[in-house]
Amino acid sequence: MASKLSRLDQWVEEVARHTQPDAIHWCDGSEAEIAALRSRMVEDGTLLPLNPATHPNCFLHRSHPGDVARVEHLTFVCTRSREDAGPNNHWMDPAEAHARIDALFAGCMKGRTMYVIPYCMGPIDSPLARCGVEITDSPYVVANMRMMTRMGAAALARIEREGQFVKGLHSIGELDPERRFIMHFPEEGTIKSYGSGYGGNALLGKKCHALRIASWQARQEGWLAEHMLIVGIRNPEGRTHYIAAAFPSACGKTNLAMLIPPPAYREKGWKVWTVGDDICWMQPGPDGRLWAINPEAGFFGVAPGTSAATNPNALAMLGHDAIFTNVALTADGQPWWEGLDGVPAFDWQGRPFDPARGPAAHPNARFTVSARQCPSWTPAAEDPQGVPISAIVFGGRRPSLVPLVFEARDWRHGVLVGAAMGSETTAAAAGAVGVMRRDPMAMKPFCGYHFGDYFAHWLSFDRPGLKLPRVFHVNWFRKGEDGRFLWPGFGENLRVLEWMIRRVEGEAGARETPIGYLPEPSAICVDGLDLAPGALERLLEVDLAGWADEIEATGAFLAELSPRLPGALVEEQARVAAAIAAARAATAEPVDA
Ligand code: OXD
Ligand code: MN
Repeated sequence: MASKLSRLDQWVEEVARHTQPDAIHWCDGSEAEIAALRSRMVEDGTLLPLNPATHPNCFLHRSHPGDVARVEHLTFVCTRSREDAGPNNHWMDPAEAHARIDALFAGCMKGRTMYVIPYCMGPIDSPLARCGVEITDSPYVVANMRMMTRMGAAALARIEREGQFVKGLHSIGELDPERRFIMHFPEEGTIKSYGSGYGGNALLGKKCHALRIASWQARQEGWLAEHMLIVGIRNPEGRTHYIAAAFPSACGKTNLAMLIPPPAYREKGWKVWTVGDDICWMQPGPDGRLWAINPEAGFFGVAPGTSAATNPNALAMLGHDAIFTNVALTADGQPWWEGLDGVPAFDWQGRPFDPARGPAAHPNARFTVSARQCPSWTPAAEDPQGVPISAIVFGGRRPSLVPLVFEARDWRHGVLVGAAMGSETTAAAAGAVGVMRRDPMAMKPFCGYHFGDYFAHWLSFDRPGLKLPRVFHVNWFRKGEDGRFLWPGFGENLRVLEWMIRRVEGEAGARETPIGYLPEPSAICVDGLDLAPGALERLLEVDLAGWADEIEATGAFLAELSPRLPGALVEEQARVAAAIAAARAATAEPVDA
């Protein structure tokens, strides 16, 4: 055991020699530790206490204005063979990557404290969980990691027992975009991140470990690490189904995970439980079903748009013990963002609010909070075995063409549907917003290896003995000619989930179309909904001409993954293309001779 521990000790020593901190602090995760850290951060201005009467134990952090989102162009997957990283990742040779980033780390912690954070992704006693250690010079990172992971003594004990951990080295450096890299070495289980304090770049347990490194490990070990929320839905008959759903960043995963049933559903006995809002690790259980854990212990959610109307559960959990990053402030020191009542006095940079300068809160302003504070949080999230998944849902922001919901005909078709996902870009990553891009399974920024191999890995679950979940695709973001959303979304999305659950239970029929199974409009309950006339029919129509173009575009996109693209996916794309062409031919107007 001593020698296992000393692997960690040795690494910490090596990093300290290279980065030269003034002090080293091993995080135990205790209350006393966080209290001391917080007072230090309040003293030096890293954290601003919010109104203690309305928001006890809540703090605001204002980041460097040039450090507000993930930076995909500076994020690298460094595998020995370039091919293994795939066209979906930026690649650098591992030796070159280490040399470049190590040069930045040299002496970077002089005058700073180096924090050693042992953490566990997943319930501490879960066989599905994995541990890591993040070394950082940012106390803000420590405070966030304490909410987002199981951090401290228990994680260290597991690491000591297993001798296994992902190594993550982080420094905020100078917060200079010219001296910034987020590097992953999946073959070594190592992450090095320099020059950013933003969540996705700096809380290394989240995107770097739980998605990029874990997706690589999952492929070696036969499981799945996915960018998915996990939500439990109990129907009036008392049966709970767990659904895992993948949406690109800032497309409403947190809202769906915390959905409050519409009043008529509540009265009938529907109940929604939150297991996770961002990441899902799944593996086949002894019964052949996929069992899932949320590796995280907290939520790092997008604040703007979160309101009593869109996500009352989120609002309720944000009243105490939370960190807000880049939100605006009211005159009496409450956090504020677009979508909330009241008026901002100061914008996210602390300047008196001036609407001419844009929104008061940064569009990617975030909150960090322990998952246990969510009113819909379920103790099932702590179950070491995880929860069984009944359905997998893919979705994106698609203003046109893609119907409200459809079901894939089988797993192979489901993999194609996930692979073909597209969405408009959002403020979660630096770059243009609102541009349509392919984001297979919402993993474009997060898959730690070649997408062709990733799809092959997904297809490999289609084997005897496994009872795989049904696969669906949804689109809450379809717009009418007037540019307004056709579907109200948020809590009303339960109406669509109800159809899925009835499909899972073998109770709901469906209309077979070339793109998959769709509900008849009468199969979606719209009682109490104020939909525009004909909106539901529009939402459930299949525009064959549009889909012919879409499936061709999917084919062209997939072809870029050749020669690693699995043949089964090529055949599946051809099957759907042929089905669309046949349906078009069958419905074409007869041509007069
Ligand atoms: C996130 C993201 O922060 O996807 O979850 O960007
Ligand atoms: Mn995410």
